[in-house]
Amino acid sequence: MKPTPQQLAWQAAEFGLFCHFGINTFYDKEWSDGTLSPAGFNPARLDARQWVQTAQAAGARYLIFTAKHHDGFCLWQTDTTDYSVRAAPWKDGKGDVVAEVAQACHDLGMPLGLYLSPWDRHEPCYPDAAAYDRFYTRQLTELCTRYGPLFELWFDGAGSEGRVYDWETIMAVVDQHQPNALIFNMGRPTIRWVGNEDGLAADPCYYVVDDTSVSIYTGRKDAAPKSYMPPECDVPIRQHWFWHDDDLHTLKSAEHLLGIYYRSVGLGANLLLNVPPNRDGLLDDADCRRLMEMAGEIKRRFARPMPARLTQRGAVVTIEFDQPVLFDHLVLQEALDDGQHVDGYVVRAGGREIAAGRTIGHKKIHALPAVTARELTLELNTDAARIASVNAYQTGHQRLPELNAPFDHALFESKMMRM
Ligand code: FUL
Repeated sequence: MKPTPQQLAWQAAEFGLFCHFGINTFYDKEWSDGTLSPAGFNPARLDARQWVQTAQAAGARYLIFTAKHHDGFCLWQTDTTDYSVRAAPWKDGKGDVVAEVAQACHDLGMPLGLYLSPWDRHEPCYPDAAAYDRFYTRQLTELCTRYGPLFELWFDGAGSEGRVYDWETIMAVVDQHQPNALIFNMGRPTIRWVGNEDGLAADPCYYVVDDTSVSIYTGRKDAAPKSYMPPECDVPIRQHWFWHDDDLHTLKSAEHLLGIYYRSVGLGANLLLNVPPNRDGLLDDADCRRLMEMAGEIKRRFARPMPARLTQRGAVVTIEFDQPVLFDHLVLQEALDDGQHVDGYVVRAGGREIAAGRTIGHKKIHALPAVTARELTLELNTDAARIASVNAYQTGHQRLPELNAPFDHALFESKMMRM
């Protein structure tokens, strides 16, 4: 089963920045119930270019913005509801955050994705399935027609357990106006949720899956056929998705963020790391510094591969260096245009096994005890696969980075307005 060119481009992007920003930001909430007044929404210094520039400096290659979260508050000039920026004091009700983010992304060459929560706790017609489907379709149409090309549409399943939406009609909007957009998780997904909010992919990481096993929100009851659907690992940089002034102690360490990178991108999945704009409408200094620490370390470790020649004969790949080299990391990549094939491999140096695994996919990172070798062999379980690259690095680290973030449950609960 083969990926589409859009899926390949998305996998090549590897790393995106997620920005949760909305009415919650101004009321210290994670989930609000649709009753918070728009009067509180007033980001004094909103600068979407700062978000995009930060993302780019950190090596992110797409940005996803929450146009509407579960509270129903719309961050654009929608004609579908008055619960939006139009009712806020910000820019005298004439501001449009989605437009500003889209403009910044366009100007700086950053692919943009939008999150539009199906679950809507404000909209009075939500209990009426047919009426809400029409309402939601109009919202999606606005987003798909007003802000240029979209890279990804994010359909969050939270709150929608048991609810069946009219995905056929909803997906027709995407087909008509944004046929190149990747579709996350619901409807007719082309990329899937990894299954946790810790940023961690499974090993092995398979791209061809049966969607009943990955997304319970498609609304389909029959056993779905298998399809090519690579995973996206979404995770917040602090423990919350929206910005709060009292959770700095939960900011993940650079080591932890690096650990996430190894266990997402390094296992062949995409990483979508959330860094939330604060009440000024800017990414917070502390978060930006941490992001740069992580990015700096990724760059330091992986910027300079040792020059090598790669030859593939059937299921055996030979990697020859110009001279014996010392290294502690190996990064393997499979060419995916013809689909994912590797499901078992061993790397040997001088006959000794130094790394092994199941899937390779877009990228597989191994940290290993330092080895000196002039030649390596990579044996695959199949000769149907093509290896795109094998790179060796000397980083000074021989182990996976540790995951060590604290989680403050009481604090988390204090920010939820559950039903
Ligand atoms: C979850 C939501 O409930 C969170 O608030 C956040 O948006 C996260 C990305 O997805 O399902």
